[in-house]
Amino acid sequence: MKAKFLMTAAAAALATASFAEDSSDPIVIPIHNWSSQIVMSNVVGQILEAQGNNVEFVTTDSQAVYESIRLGDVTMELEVWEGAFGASFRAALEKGGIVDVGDHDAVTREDWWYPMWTKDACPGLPDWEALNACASVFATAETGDKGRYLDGPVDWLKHGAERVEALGMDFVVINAGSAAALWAEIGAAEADKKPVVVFNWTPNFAEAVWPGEFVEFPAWEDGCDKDPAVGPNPDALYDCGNPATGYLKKAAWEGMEEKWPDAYATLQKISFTNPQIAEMAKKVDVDELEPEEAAAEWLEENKDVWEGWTSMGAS
Ligand code: TMO
Repeated sequence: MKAKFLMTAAAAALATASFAEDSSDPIVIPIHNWSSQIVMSNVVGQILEAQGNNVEFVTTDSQAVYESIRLGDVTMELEVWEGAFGASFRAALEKGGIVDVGDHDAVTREDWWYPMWTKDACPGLPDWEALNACASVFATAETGDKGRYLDGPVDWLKHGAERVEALGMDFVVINAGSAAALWAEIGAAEADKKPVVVFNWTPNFAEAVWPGEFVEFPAWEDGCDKDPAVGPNPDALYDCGNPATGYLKKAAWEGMEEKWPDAYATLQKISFTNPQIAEMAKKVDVDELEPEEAAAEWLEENKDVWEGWTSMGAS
C-alpha cells in the first residue's frame, strides 16, 4: 500500500514538472569569435535539444550581445569573461532585462602574454616595467623603435592602446583580425624563438601548446576602467592589468525562466572547469574539428559531467 502511494506521488510530481512545459520557440544561443565559446555554446545547445527544446545559433558581436539579451532577442550567454565583458554585462544589468545565472567553476585571466622563450631576451619579465625597458626587442618595421603588441580583435575591447598611453609605454598596439591571427603570431615566432608579446587568456588550448606567462601590470582594482583616480596614474583610465582571478559567468534574458523553465533549470546547474574549457578549445584549434563535432565528441567523453544537469529535480 505504501509503495503504491509513493508511486502515485512520483507520478504526480512528474505531471507537475511537465505542466510547466518549455515553449517550442527557439532558444537563441549567441556564437562569438573564440573557440571555447563556440564549442561550449554547441555543447549546451545539444544538451537543451536532447531535453526537447528548439535551439537556434546566431553569430553576434561579443559586446552588443548583452543588449540583445536584455531585449530578449538572444536568450543566454555562456561565457561572460570578467576582463573583456564585465563592463558591458554590468551596464546591461543596471538597465534591466538580463539576469546573472551564476559562475562557472573556472577562474579566468585575459592579458598581455608571452611564450616562455621571450624571457631569454627580456629576463626581467613578467614585470611590466621590465617589459617596457625591453620594448626595442619587440620592434618591427611596422612599429619603428617601439615594441609591437598584438592585441585581441577590436570587439573584445581590451583597451591596449589606452593602457600604453596611461602607463607611458614604448609600445604600438595592433589589433588582431581574429583569434587565429594571435596563434599564427606565436607559431611564426616559435622556430627562431623570436620574442613576442600578444593578448592571450586562460582557460585556453594555448597553455598546453606554448608554455608562457602573463605580464604583471599594476593589479586590477574595481573602478580602474571608470575612475581615473583608481590605479597608479591619477589622470588616466585603464592603468591596471585585467583581473588576475576573473569570473566566468552565465547570463540569460529575464523572461527565460518562465518561458523555458526546464532549460533554465539546466542552465542554472551548468558549470565548467578550466581543464574542460581548455579541452573544448583544443578540439577546434588543435584537432581541427568543426564546432558541432567538437561538441558532440566532448559530450560523448564527459557524460558523467553533464548528465546530472538535465535530470528533473536533481541538483
Ligand atoms: C574574450 N576572450 C576569452 C577571448 O578573452
